[in-house]
Amino acid sequence: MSVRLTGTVRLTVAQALVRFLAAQYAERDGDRHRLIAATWGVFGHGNVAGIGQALVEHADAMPFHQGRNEQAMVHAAVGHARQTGRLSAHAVTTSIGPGATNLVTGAALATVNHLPVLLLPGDTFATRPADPVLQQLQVPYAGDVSVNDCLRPVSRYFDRIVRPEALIPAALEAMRVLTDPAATGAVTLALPQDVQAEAYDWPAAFFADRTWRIRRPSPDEHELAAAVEALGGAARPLIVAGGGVRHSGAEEALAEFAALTGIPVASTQAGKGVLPHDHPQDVGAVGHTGTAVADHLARTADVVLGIGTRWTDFTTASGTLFGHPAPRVVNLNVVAFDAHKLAALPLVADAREGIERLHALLGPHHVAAHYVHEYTEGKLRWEARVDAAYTVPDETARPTQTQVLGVLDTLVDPTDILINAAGSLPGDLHRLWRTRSRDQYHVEYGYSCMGYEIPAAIGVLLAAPGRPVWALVGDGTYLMNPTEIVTAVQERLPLKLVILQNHGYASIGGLSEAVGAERYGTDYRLRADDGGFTGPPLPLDLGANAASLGMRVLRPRTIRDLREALADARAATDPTCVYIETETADSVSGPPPAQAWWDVPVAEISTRPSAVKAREEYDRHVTARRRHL
Ligand SMILES: Cc1ncc(C[n+]2csc(CCOP(=O)(O)OP(=O)(O)O)c2C)c(N)n1
Ligand SMILES: [Mg+2]
Repeated sequence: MSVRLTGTVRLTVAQALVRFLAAQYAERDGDRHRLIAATWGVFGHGNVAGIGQALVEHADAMPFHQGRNEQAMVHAAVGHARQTGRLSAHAVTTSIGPGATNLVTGAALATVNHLPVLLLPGDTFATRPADPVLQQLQVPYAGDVSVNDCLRPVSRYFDRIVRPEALIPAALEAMRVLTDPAATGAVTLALPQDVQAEAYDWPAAFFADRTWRIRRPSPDEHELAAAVEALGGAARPLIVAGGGVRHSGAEEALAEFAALTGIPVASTQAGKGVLPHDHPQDVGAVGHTGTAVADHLARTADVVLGIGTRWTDFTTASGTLFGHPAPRVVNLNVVAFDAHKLAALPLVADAREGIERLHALLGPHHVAAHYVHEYTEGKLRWEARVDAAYTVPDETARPTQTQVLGVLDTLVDPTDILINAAGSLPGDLHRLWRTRSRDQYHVEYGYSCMGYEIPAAIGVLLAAPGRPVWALVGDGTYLMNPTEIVTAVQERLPLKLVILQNHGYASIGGLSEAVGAERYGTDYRLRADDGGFTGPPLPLDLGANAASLGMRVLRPRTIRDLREALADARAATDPTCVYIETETADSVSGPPPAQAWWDVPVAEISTRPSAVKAREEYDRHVTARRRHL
């Protein structure tokens, strides 16, 4: 449809919004994409007559995906946004009430991870002809509260469109925030259901194609000079690379900078993979789930350059990781809030711009040969530990979780993408996985949300058709949110799902034991005569469950079967699930132990010996905690 730039066009608010969204583009470095590439929806009375009608009227301009659950639709949108390097987002439309509040978890995840998603929850009547409408929350102290206010704290921009013409500034603000590299996250436009259906004479120019350029802010010269001085004088510098490197597309700049200066690069969960595992300066994961070599370098570094990291407690080992008496931290981050963390020298800029400027100003500076030798040896030692964890002494045995990763390691190439978010897998993957390409490692650990994996894989598959995309999930995670399997089937997407059955929350069970909570409520067992969950494992067949939702299911029992099943799944063009029961690992067949602490406070008093002992251990660790001032 051609757009007249003068005059007005009479459309409903919902029709105008859909038409506006179909004309938005994002561009960076000459790469231009549809900003809102598609819309996800679950319909109810709060959106079916407004947005629902508008979507069918504009079906040729706005692709539509049908989700099963609102939270999962946001996860799918986030997967898509991450895979497209934040150059493209999806919108998600919901009904009012429960459909809208189901968005909250997904919105928080998007905002925590700085990934753009446009939320369009229906809202109660703006005209309030007959309150309460079905599913409306009423509070006696305020007339303008709806459940959608829950989305305010988890959104980077929130507006409620109570009159048609307010859509114009709100929609423009929404696009601004979605394409702002520092501000982006969940953006919410709450749409009262009566307003959605209201007609208005829109200025035609509102519907013109609009390109939002994603900026690359340059560093401030003073901040740059201070950073160069700190790095130039460092004897044991370390780079900690976070997700911001990836969001900026700074991988090549970082690889060159590291190679030419010899500065080793450790990575957070979101940053893992920005250097391939065989880059000489890549020392792998850092922090609580870090490699021995990276954590040793962090403990002894005199200058730490954080690039695009939020410095979570997993990365800093809850404030215990940096052991140098006065380590200087330089934080290159497009978000000023993050750049100032750890009392750092801030370097507020786009990651790629910042690295290139640092590189130019540091000139031929290179760390000492003995330092290179030290971390190269450390990296080799860690490689040997990964090999040991992947070793299979008996092909006819049931695999441990790390052996499952080892088998997968032999099958993948740089095109494979692995998705995970919670359980014991993120730690194992962070420590062990040999990442072959910049977008292979997709672990969402900003919000670590069980149930992200399957819908996110769908979003990734929509953005990267033809790539082998693996959702790796524990049994607990599977039970949290399996239903988007139906969407993969509906969309004919060759989702590869691996379910690791270990009868409950192995990760939290282990943590529970370490903090004196005795694995209470973490195993999936039948209630026994003693009143506790101490009976046999729950009689679950998650493979049958996945099959009932339309997946082809493979059921390997031994490591040998597993090789065949994973190879079969990898080649498959239909959604395929590999359901495997894993063996409890011992110190040889499991992952290496944590190389750094994580602060989970333990009961200060207790009548139970396990908690008393755990508290003694806790008190010892706490003394190492420091505040960076
Ligand atoms: C939505 C959500 N609820 C709770 C948690 C806390 N949590 C983290 S891991 C975990 C257990 C995961 O179990 P499973 O997927 O079976 O993995 P395993 O620990 O057995 O490896 C829980 C409950 C979470 N991360 N996300
Ligand atoms: Mg489990």
